[in-house]
Amino acid sequence: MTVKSTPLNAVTAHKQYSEMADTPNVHTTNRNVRSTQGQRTQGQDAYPSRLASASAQTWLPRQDAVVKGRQLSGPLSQAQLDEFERKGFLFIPNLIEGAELEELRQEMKALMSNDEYLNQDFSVTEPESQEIRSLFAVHFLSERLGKLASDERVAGAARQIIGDDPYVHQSRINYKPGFAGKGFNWHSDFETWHAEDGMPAMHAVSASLILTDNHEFNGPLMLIPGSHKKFVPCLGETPEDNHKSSLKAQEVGVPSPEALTELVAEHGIEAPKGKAGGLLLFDCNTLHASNANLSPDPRSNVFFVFNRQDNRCREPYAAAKQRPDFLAHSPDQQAQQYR
Ligand code: 6CS
Ligand code: FE
Repeated sequence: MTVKSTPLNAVTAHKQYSEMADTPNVHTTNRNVRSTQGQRTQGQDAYPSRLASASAQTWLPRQDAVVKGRQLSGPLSQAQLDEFERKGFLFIPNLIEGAELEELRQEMKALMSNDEYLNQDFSVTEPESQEIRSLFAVHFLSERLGKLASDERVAGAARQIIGDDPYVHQSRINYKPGFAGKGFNWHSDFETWHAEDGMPAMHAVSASLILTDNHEFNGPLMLIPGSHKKFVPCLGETPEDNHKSSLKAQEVGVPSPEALTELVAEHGIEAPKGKAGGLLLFDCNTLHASNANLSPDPRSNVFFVFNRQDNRCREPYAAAKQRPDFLAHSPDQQAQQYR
C-alpha cells in the first residue's frame, strides 16, 4: 500500500536518465588535487558538498543514469524499473511472508539482544537512551542475513538497477524502538557516501526489508519522489569523526530548509507503508527522512546498500579521513572480521 501526500505541483515530465552518461571515472579525474584541509578541491567534483558558504544553486543536475541494467534478467518488470527511474524508489509489498518472514524477525531479535554487540562501534544507540538505534554490518554478523543479501529477489533487483553484480557497501538494522526511537533528518545517502566515504558516482541502491508493520504512527520512511535527479550541495564542513554524532542525529550533510521547501513544493512527499515483509528499493540520492516513533510498536527494518565494483569508494571528497569500514565496506572484505 502506498499512501501518497498531495503534491503541490504534480510531476509531469521526467528525463530518461538511462540515456545519460554512465562512467563513474568521470568523477575521479584529478582526485589527488587537494585543498589545504586535506579535501579535494571542489572544482573537479560533479557533486560538491560540505561547503564553507552557501551554493548559488539549490541543486545540480544528476550526472549518472538511474536504471542501468534493463537488459539484465531479474525479478523486476520493465514497469517496475520505469517507476524506480521516475520516482527514485519502488515499494514491493509482501515480498517475504509466512515462516520465512518469522525466521528473519527472530534473527533480528537475536542480533538486537546479543550483549556482545553492546558498546561496539558498529552498534549505535539512540541519542537520549541506551536502546540500540542501528546495528551495522549485519550481513557479516549473521549468516541468515548474509544469505538474504545475496538472495536473487533482493540482489537481482539491485543488479537490474545498478547494471552489474552488486557488492554490499553498507548493511544495517534500524530498530526504531516504540516511544524511544528518534527520527532521521532529511538527507541523501549519496551526499554522505560521496563526501565522507569517497563513493564516486550514483551507482548504488538501498534495499530495505521492513520487519515490522510500518504505519503512520511508528515513524515510517518519507521520500521526495524525483529528488534523486537533483544533487543538493549542503552547507558546513565535515567535523572530525562526524559519524559518532551523525548516526544518532545527522546535522551536517542535510539540505537547508529553503532547498527542502523548494523540492517538496515541486515533488511532494510519499511514505510507503505496509505489512512486514515488504521491500523498499531506493536510489542512493533520493532525499528521505523519518519522524520519531511515538507509538508502542517498534519500526524495524534490515537494509543492504548495493554498490557497483567499479564505483568502489576511494578517498573522501569532503572529509579529512575515511570512516570505519562498518560504514563503507570494500568489495573484498570478509565476514571473519566481524564474527
Ligand atoms: O552515515 C551513513 O552512511 C548513513 N546514515 C545517516 C544517518 N545518514 C547518511 C547515510 O544514510
Ligand atoms: Fe539514509
